[in-house]
Amino acid sequence: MGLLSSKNPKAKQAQILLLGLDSAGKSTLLYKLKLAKDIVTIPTIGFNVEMIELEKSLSFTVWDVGGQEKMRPMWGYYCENTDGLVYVVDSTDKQRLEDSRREFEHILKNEHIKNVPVVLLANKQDVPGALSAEDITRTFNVQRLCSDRNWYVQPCCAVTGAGLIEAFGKLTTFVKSRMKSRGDTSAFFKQN
Ligand SMILES: Nc1nc2c(ncn2[C@@H]2O[C@H](COP(=O)(O)OP(=O)(O)O)[C@@H](O)[C@H]2O)c(=O)[nH]1
Ligand SMILES: [Mg+2]
Repeated sequence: MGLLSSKNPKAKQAQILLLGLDSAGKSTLLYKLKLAKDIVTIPTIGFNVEMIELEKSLSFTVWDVGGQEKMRPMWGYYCENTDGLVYVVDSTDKQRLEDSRREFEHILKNEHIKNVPVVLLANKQDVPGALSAEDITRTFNVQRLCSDRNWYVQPCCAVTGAGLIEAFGKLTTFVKSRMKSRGDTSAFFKQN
């Protein structure tokens, strides 16, 4: 636990699950955020854990679970105690879009993920011909699948970092709002 301790002892911890097919851009995205922010990296077999402090009062522990086919059945095991889900889509991979959509739908059915806010990242927007965030919202039927929770779809480019701060800012708002509605009245709400 000490390994992942925050610099700010008063900061609230939120567990964030980062999912998406292999090659969607998850590790690139975390690396980019790491350069922008002060975080600890612990590479581990099968998954990475990163800690991100976008603001003093709340830090995210981000679980980057592999997206290869053999890892996908494991996703469900990471759902317990999750405060937010970030799902990354390769907007240029039209061949595997249906695979990605199916995995997204499947993970949302996990009972531990119920009502957990979702930020969907329409990644690789720098590539000409990439599907737009609107295309992905429609194709993934996000409005229907996420009718029980807060959700947001953000176009982004993990390589340049464009859109990432907006996405995690949105996630921060959602996570705080969920913690508040669950009666979590710890220090950071009083401070802010
Ligand atoms: N053009 C472009 N390539 C990207 C972007 N994000 C990731 N990639 C590339 O996609 C490949 C897979 O990225 P990676 O982060 O390893 O995906 P992961 O399997 O989801 O962790 C790498 O070659 C990245 O450089 C992006 O926004 N634009
Ligand atoms: Mg990776």
